[in-house]
This record gives sequence, C-alpha cells and structure tokens, in this order.
Amino acid sequence: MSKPRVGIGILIIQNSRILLGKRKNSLGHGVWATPGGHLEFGETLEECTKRELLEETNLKAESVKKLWFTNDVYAQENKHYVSIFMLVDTISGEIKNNEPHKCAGWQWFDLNNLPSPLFLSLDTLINKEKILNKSEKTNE
Ligand code: IPR
Ligand code: MG
Repeated sequence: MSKPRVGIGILIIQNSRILLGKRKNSLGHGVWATPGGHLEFGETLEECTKRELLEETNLKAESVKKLWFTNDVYAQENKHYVSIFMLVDTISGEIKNNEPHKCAGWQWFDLNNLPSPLFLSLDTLINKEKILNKSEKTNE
C-alpha cells in the first residue's frame, strides 16, 4: 500500500489577492491551486518552496514563512498528502507559466472571490481550517 507524501503549497498573497493556476495534472485536473509540489529527499521546507515557485512561476521567493498544514486523502486518485503551506510575502521577477503541461496559467484572485473548485488541500486550508483570516486577506 502506498504511503502518504509531503506536499508544499505556496501562498503568494498581495493586496488581498492570491496567485492561483488551474491544474492540468492527473492529481486535481481542472481545479484551482497555488504553486507547489513534492518535498524532495533532503530538502528544507524553504528550499522546496523556493525551488517549486521558481520552477512553476519563474518567481523568486525573497521571504518564506511556515503557515499551516493540512492532511488530505485524494479519494479519486487514491493519494494521500500532508501539505505544508508556506507564505511568501516578498517576491521578485516576472510571472511566467513555466510548466504549461501542468498548469493552464497563473492568475490573481481576490481572497473574497475565489474560483471553484479549489484543489483539495487549499479547500481544506481555507474552508475547513479557516486559516486565511482577515489579517492574511489584508496583507498589503
Ligand atoms: P509537482 O512536484 O509536480 O509540482 O507536484 P504537484 O503540483 O502535483 O503537487 C503535489 C503535492 C500537492 C499535494 C501539494
Ligand atoms: Mg506543482
């Protein structure tokens, strides 16, 4: 039986807007998710955050903070991830869709008007754990 893996979700929030992309992967195809991906062997959470953000969006994370975690079973895909959400409040560079085979494109969404459906771990974070409270929503 396969074991749970660790995923990193990267929250880029500016002026009450969050950066999301529509996934084209097998896990969560067609749903809206933050940048992020698998923690590789030996990586720190900060290294993984910086690597995944650059790989997927071309953005450089200048500051990285641990925020929260979720524990999710993706029943349809028979996968189980603990996702650690990292908050990146300072970025540099120009946003590019570096992995068009995995993401339809990156867009900013108002935190009070998010698209649907959300990727399971992000949905858990926002709607079950209620972690993105007013203070994060107004992080400018
Ligand atoms: P990669 O590593 O391809 O970016 O993985 P992902 O985007 O499919 O993310 C998997 C982990 C999730 C649960 C955050
Ligand atoms: Mg990814």
